Amino acid sequence: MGKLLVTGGTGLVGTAIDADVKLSTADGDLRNWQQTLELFEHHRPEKVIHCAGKVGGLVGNMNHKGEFFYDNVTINTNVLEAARRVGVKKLVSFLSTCIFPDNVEYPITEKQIHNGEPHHSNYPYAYAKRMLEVQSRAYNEQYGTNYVCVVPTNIYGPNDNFDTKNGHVIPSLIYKCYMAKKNNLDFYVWGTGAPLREFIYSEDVARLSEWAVDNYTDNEPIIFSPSNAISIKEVVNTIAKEFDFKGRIIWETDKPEGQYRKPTDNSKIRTCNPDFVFTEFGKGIRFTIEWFIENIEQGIRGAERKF
Ligand code: GFB
Repeated sequence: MGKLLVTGGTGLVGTAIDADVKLSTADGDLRNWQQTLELFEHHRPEKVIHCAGKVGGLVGNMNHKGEFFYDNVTINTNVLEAARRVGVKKLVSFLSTCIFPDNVEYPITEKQIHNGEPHHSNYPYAYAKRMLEVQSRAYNEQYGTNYVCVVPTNIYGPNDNFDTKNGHVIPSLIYKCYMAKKNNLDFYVWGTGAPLREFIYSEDVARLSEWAVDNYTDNEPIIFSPSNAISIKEVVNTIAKEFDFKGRIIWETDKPEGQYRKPTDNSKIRTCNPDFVFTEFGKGIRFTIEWFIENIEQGIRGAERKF
C-alpha cells in the first residue's frame, strides 16, 4: 500500500500513528527548505501524514505570536512543496477547531473555515493553518495531488507537552494536580471554569488519520470531534477525581480564558466513518494520567521538553 511517512513522529499524535518512517526534530528542521527536501528525497514516501507544527495552549499562543506564525507557515509550506516534488500523491495535514472564525454560526462546520477573523488569542496560528488548507487545494488543482486536511478538536493523551505555561489545558492541569497532590498544595486553575471545550483522545486522532490517508479524498476539510462540549470545571473535577485529590482548588479568575466555546458539527465524520467509536473522556484521562505518572516518576524526558 506504499510507504507512509509521518512528520512530528515523536509528538502527541505522531507517536500513536503506525508508519514506515517517523520524522522528528532530530532528523532535521522542517523550517529549513534544504533539509526538508533532502529528507523527502531520501525517504521518497508514497503517503504522508503531516503532524509536525509549532503548537501550544492559550497562553503559549498569546505570548509567541510571531513564532507560531513563522514556524508553522514555513514548516507547512516546505513539507507540502517537498512532498509534491518527490511525487507524493496523498498527504493528510492537520488543522484545528481553534482556527475557525470567532464570530461564527454554531455548531461549527467545515464550510466556515475562512468566514471571518479567528480569535485574537491565536490568530497567527489560525491563519498559518488556514494557509495549509489553501496550499493543499491549490496543489490538488495544479498538480493533481490529493492533499486533504483534517480538523481535530482539542487533542489530549500520552506524549503530550506537560508544560504548565505554554501547554494545553489538560496536560497543564494533570501536571498541576499531580504536584498539588504530591506536595499537599492547592491546585491552581486558570479562569472561572465556565468555558466549554470538546476533547479528542490522541489514539482516536491517530486511527482517524490512518483512515483518512487511505479513504478520505475531499478537498473540503473534515472535523474530527466527538462533539461533546464539557466545561473546564468538569475537566478539573475529572482530573482531581482520578488523582483522588482532596485539597483546595483555586480558580485564578484574573487568568485568560480564550474562546468561550467552539462547538462543532461532527456529522461529516459520523457519515464517512459510521463505525468509529470515540474514547470516552474519563477513560482517556485515566490512560493519560497513568502514562504521565509512569513517565515522570521514571524521569523519562521526551525529545522535546515534556515536563
Ligand atoms: O488548551 P487551551 O490552553 O487552549 O485551553 P484553547 C484553555 C482553556 O482552559 C481556557 C482554561 O479557558 C483556560 O482558562 N485553563 C484552565 C487552562 N487552567 C489552565 C491551565 O493551567 N492551562 C491552560 N492552557 N488552560 C487552543 C489554541 O485554544 O486550542 C491553540 O490557542 C490550539 O491554538 C488548541 O489550537 C487546540 O482551547 O483555549
